[in-house]
Amino acid sequence: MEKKSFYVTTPIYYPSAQLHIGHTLTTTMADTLARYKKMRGYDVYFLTGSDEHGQKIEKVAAEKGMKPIEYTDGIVKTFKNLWSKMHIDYDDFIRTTEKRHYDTVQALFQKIYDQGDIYKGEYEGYYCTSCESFFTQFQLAEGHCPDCGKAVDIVKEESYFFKMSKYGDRLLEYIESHPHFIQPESRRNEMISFIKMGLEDLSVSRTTFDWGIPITMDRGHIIYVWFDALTNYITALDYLDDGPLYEQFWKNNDEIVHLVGKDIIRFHTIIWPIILMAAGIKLPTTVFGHGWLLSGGGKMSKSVGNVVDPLVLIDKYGADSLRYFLLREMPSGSDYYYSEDALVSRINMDLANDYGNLLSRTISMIDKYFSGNIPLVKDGFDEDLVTLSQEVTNSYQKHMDKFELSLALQAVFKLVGKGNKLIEESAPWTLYKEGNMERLSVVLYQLVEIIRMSTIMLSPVLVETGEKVMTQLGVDKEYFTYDKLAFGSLDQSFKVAKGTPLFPRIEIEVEEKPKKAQKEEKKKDIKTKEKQNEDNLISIDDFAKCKFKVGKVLEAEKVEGTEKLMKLSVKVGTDEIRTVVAGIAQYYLPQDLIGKKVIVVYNLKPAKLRGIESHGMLLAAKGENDLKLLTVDGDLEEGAEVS
Ligand code: ME8
Repeated sequence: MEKKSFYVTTPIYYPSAQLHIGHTLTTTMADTLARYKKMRGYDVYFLTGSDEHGQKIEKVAAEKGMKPIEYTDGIVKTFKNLWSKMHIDYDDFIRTTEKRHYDTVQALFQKIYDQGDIYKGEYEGYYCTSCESFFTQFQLAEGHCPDCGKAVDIVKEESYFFKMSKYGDRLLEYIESHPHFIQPESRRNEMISFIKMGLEDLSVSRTTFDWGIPITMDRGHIIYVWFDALTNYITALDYLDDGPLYEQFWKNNDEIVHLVGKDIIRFHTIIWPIILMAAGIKLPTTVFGHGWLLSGGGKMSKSVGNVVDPLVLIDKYGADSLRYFLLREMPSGSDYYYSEDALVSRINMDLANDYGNLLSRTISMIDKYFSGNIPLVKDGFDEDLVTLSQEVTNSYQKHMDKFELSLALQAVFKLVGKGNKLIEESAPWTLYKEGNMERLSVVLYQLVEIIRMSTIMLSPVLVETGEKVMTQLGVDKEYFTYDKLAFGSLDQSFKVAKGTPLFPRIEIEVEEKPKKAQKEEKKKDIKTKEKQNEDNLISIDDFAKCKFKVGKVLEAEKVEGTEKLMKLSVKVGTDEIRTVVAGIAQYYLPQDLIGKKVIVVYNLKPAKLRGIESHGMLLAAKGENDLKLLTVDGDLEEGAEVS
C-alpha cells in the first residue's frame, strides 16, 4: 500500500530577538506531531525557519552597527541551537533571505500581477512612529499598534494592491465546506465573522525601506513582509520547479498542516489561502491556531519583557521534561499562565511519581521475585485493564489526530495511573509471601505491558526517555513500535537491567521568611482586621471593585502532600483557562468537579499555594460540617460576569 504523507510547518520566527518558550511550544507541537505521524507509518516533512525581512529587523541590525544579514546570520544560529537542544528533528530550515525564496516570491508575485489580481495604487495605512512600523488594518490591536499599544497615524504612499476583495466569497465557501480547515472551532467562527464583514484589497508593497524582496519589474518596491513570509511554505517544497517534494507533500497530499499561534491565524486563514487561490494552488488542509503562553503582563513577548528562556529550563530540568510540560499543560486552543512552579509540580507528579516510579518499582519486583526475568504470561489478564488499555489507545489516537496533545497525554496517564493502582491493590509482596507465583507473574507481566504501551505513546514527546526505558526493561526495540500497541503483544521474555531513576524528584524550595518578617506581617494583619471590624460595612464602590465570572471546571486534581487543596483548571472565557487552587479537597472528589459551573473571583491578585500559582478563587459557602461551591441556576456560558 502506498504510504500516506504528512506536511507540518511552524511559523517562521522573526529574528528580531531570541526565541522564548512561546515559540518553543509551537515548534515542540510540530515536532511531536511529525514524530507521531512517522510512528504511524507516514512519510513526513517538517519545516521550520526564520522570517528575516522587514523594517524592524533592518532597525535592530542598524542599532548594532551591522548589516541586516550579518545580524540575522547570528540570530539564526541561536534558533538552530535551541532546536537542537530541544531535539527538534526538522527536515528543512528555511530562511527568507535564501535565493530559492527570492525566486519563488518574485515569480508568485509576477504570476498574480500578470493575471490582473495585483494592481498599482495608493496605500493609506497605519504607521506607528515609536516602532517605526507600518501596519495593516489586520494587524492593529483594537485600533492601536500591536507591538507597543500606542496610537497609530494614517499615512499615504504608492503601493501595489492584491485583490483580496474579489476572493472573499470563495474563501468563505471554502471555509464553510471544509470544517477542518481552521482549528480549533472557536477560531473558525472568529474568522468567518471577520470575512463576512467584507475584505479589503491588501497593500502588498512598500517603498519606505529596503530590507526585503524587490518586485522584479519595479525594484523601488519591496514585497510586503507577509506575502514574502507565507510563501516560505511552498518555497521549501520547491514549488517553483514543481519538484518531487512539492508533488508529494503539497499537490498530492491530504494532510498539510500549518501550526501557528492565534496572533497570526488571520494571516494564515485569509491572506495565505487567497494568495494560493489566486495562483491556482490548492489550499492547506488545516491551520491550527493554539493559544498563548501568558506570564505577568499577559502574552509572553519580548516587547512586554516577560519572556522565559527555554535554554535555562532545558539546563535545569532537561528537554524531555520541558517538552512534556508544554504539551501537557497547554490546553488545546486556549491560553495558559506559565509558572516555573507549575512546571516542577507537573514533572514531579506525572514523570517522577507516576511514570518513573512505575518503572522502577516494576523492575525492582521483577529483579527480586523473578531474578530479573520478565515472566511471560498469555492469559489470566484483568479484564478491566485490557479494556482500559484499548480505550486509552483509542483516545490517544483520536486526540493526537486532532492535535489535542494535552488530552492525548492525559489519556496515556490514565493507563500509567492504573499501573500504580494495580501495584497497590494486588500487593505483589504479599503474593510472593503467600507463594502465589501464578498471580504474581500476571501482575508483573501486566505492569510491563502498561509501561511498554505508555512508552510507545509517549515516545513522540519524551524523545530521550524511550531509549532509557527500553534499556532498563531490557525489552527489544521491535516491541516499541506502533503496531505493537496492543495489550499482550510482548511474547518473549527479557531480562531487566535496573538503572537510575528516569525523572528524579525535584525538591520544591519553600522560601521561609525570617521570623522577624513573619511577626511584622502578623501585626499588620491584626491591625487591618481591627480596622475592618471597626468599619465593617462596605460601599457599593468597594463591592464594584470585585469582578466575578462564571467558570467551568475542566480538570481537577488533589495537590500532592496536602489534605485540603485541589488544583483546578477553570475555563473563564472562550480563550481563557486559569489555574485555581482551592481548599475544597475534603469536600469534593476531583471527578465530581469536572464540568461544574463555578463562580470565580476574577480580579484577585495571583497567589502561590504550595508552590502553585493560583489565578483567582472560587466562591463557596461553608456550613458547620460541609462546604458547597456556589454555582449558577441553569446553564450560562463561561466568562459571563456576575454582578
Ligand atoms: O509572527 N505563546 O513571527 P514571531 C504561544 N514571522 N506562542 C507564542 C507566543 C506565546 N506567548 N509568542 C510567540 C511571526 N509564539 C511571523 C510568522 S509565518 C509565515 C510568519 C509563537 O517570531 C506562536 O506560534 O512573532 C506565534 O504565532 C509565533 O511564535 C510568532 O512568532
